Amino acid sequence: MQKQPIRIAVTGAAGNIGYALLFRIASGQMFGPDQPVALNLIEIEPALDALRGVVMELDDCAFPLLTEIVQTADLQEGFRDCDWALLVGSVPRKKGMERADLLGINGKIFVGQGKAINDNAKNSCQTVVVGNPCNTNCLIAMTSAPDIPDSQFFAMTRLDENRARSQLAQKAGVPVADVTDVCVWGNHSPTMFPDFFNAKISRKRATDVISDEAWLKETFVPKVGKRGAEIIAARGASSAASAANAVVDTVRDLVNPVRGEFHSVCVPSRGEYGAPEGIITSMPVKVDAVGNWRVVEGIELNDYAREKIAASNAELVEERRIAFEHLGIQG
Ligand code: NAX
Repeated sequence: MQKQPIRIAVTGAAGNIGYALLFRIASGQMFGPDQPVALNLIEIEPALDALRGVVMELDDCAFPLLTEIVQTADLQEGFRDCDWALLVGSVPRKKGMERADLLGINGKIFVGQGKAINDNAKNSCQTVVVGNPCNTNCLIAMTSAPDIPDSQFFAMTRLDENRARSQLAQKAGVPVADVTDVCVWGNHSPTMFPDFFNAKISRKRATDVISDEAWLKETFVPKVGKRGAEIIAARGASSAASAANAVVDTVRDLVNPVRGEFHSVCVPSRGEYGAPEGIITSMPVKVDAVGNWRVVEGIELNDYAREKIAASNAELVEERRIAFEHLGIQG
């Protein structure tokens, strides 16, 4: 018997990441080659024409797994009955805009989307926030959706993890598949910490394979943190295909148990590794059984790593303060 379709809402569906993401979901790369999917595509009114064009292209792919497409600017319709909400759309930071302004503007969007998910999505709906500042946007959406368990809200640092793995592989001269256990800790911002101390290259400690600690600290760490800016400078546009790929990786590895390995995902902190509670921060996450994720325990952090992670988490506490103040949310 054919499986019931999984309904996936995607905001910002006509944007750059949306354009790279939808075709991969519809082709079965996110949920598997025998899993039908329905897409609820959400955009703001001025982008609905562009969205219509994207939908024409989806139609023209004749994807056998794609059972239905909803196109809408109405959040209630957009999140109705969805199993997953991928919140990609947000307003980019413009010239002269302070970070606090961005937190306030985007915060309002994520209040509305969180409420609409709460009122319309399935109670089992899982939400992944990509639109920046994604950790704090996710916190706002989660706070605005009190009926949905907090454990179903995630923000994305998988692109940062993939970037880190690739940089380590190139430096060590090994295939990227040989680089594992790379956790990105903290905020999806240049303060994040890609943990090279615990990373493995061909099952050995990365620091035994790459003995140049100055490179790891002074080149690798900032390069991962600023990779997005490097891509904008080279391409004249921000990362889209690699970001969409990271969304696919994030969801796939939250759905399917991955033997042995953990991956970086931002999840609500319950104080693990000394992270302040009440923020959404990136940690090593592992799925043992479908629908059951946990933060991997027992990873050793030295003083250097602890300091870096604490600084990134402090940034998240400050983002929360600013955003909640703007939005009048009691923290
Ligand atoms: P684009 O500007 O190409 O697309 C954004 C789309 O969102 C537009 O089509 C816009 O109409 C739509 N949108 C705006 N407000 C909306 C709302 N209230 N409801 C529904 N749709 C809305 O940006 P794109 O390159 O696709 O990037 C999207 C977001 O991803 C940005 O916030 C970006 O900063 C963020 N990123 C996050 C990454 C991560 O690792 N977490 C990496 C990539 C990316 O930088």
